[in-house]
Amino acid sequence: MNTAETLKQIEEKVLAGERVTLAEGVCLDKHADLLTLGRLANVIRERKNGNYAYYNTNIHLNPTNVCVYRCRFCAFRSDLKSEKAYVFTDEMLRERILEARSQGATEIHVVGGLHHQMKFDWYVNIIRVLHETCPEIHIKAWTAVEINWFSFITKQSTEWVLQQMVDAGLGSLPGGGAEIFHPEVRDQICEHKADSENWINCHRTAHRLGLRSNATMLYGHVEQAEHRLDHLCKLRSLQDETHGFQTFIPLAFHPENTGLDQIPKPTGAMDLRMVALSRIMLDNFDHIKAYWIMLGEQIAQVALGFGADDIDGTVVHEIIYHDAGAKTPEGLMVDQIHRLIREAGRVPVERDTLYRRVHRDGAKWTVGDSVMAG
Ligand code: V47
Ligand code: SF4
Repeated sequence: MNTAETLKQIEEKVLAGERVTLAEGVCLDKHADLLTLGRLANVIRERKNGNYAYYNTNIHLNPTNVCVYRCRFCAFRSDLKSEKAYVFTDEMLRERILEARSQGATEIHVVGGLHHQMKFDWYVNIIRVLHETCPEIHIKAWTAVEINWFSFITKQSTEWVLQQMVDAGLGSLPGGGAEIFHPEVRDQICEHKADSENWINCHRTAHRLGLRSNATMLYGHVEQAEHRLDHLCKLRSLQDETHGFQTFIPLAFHPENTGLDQIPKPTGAMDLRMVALSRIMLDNFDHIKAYWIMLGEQIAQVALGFGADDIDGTVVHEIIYHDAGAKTPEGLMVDQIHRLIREAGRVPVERDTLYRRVHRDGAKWTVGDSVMAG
């Protein structure tokens, strides 16, 4: 079969609701044109989420930028003694979450560096202080890389670490730290931190404990199509097993101020291809997020027709991407998000972290049922 015939066959499978194999995914990644990818992804997107496009009122908190690791793609980390180094105090944590409450946030997203000198109790205390100050705000915190670090410093199991965090107020896990699972790439960009097996086991354990989580993939650096598809298929296998993932977020590499700054930033076409490819491959994920902070408002908006059904939040205080050159504003107001979604031909729905509909009256809110079953 030639490439055109193979592509036709894959297209028929997608339209029939059949699963695409890893090899077929590589073929789509390498050879399918952008509009074909987008059209197929959009069929799946509309089957799963109709015309809805979700957003979330949330706030980010990065409690320290000091990190023992030196991932080559990271512009956020700092050495312990650097002028750039910072560490949040309890007072700063309280201030940040009270600010989140006053802005009507339903979620706080907490991730940061792995500080050389901070003990596990410091990290548990962060969750406790946030939860005790505003118990109604869902805490989505710590990537699998951080959980793995906590296991290492306490010499305790992943399950024990997660349970301590849940007892302090943790609500779910974000999807960071996944990067690219394949060792050919991982060894080049972040060789020392948790490997794919650790990352996957952490999410498996979280799902077993009843926590929901997200997954990500960092693309547009040294990886090839085969590495991306290996990554997506590993996530798909875990989701078959646990059904604990909620959302997949493809993350576009931002090269500025990183150890890989010779690599050009992915183009808009690449961004849209990754959104579409993820939607096609991850047939067992309910949601694909076009993270507007990273993609920019325009590409995130167009992505709503290329497989994405979520654009994340009215995020304020975002640092990780702005240190790496993101030019997007630090926060979008809700009417800007509504306009962006409506002009993409979709219906905006505010959701909480667990995809329940948010009913809102200014900064006050309550949650209802799930908006749509997958
Ligand atoms: O793991 C770091 C990435 C991730 C850069 O779960 C970079 O809802 C691009 O995972 N260029 C953290 N990416 C952010 C993350 C995330 C974001 C939004 C929503 C959710 C969610 C999770 O950011 C890291 C890494 O993959 N990252 N540096 C960079 N220069
Ligand atoms: Fe540290 Fe995370 Fe940056 Fe890696 S990506 S250097 S683990 S802060």
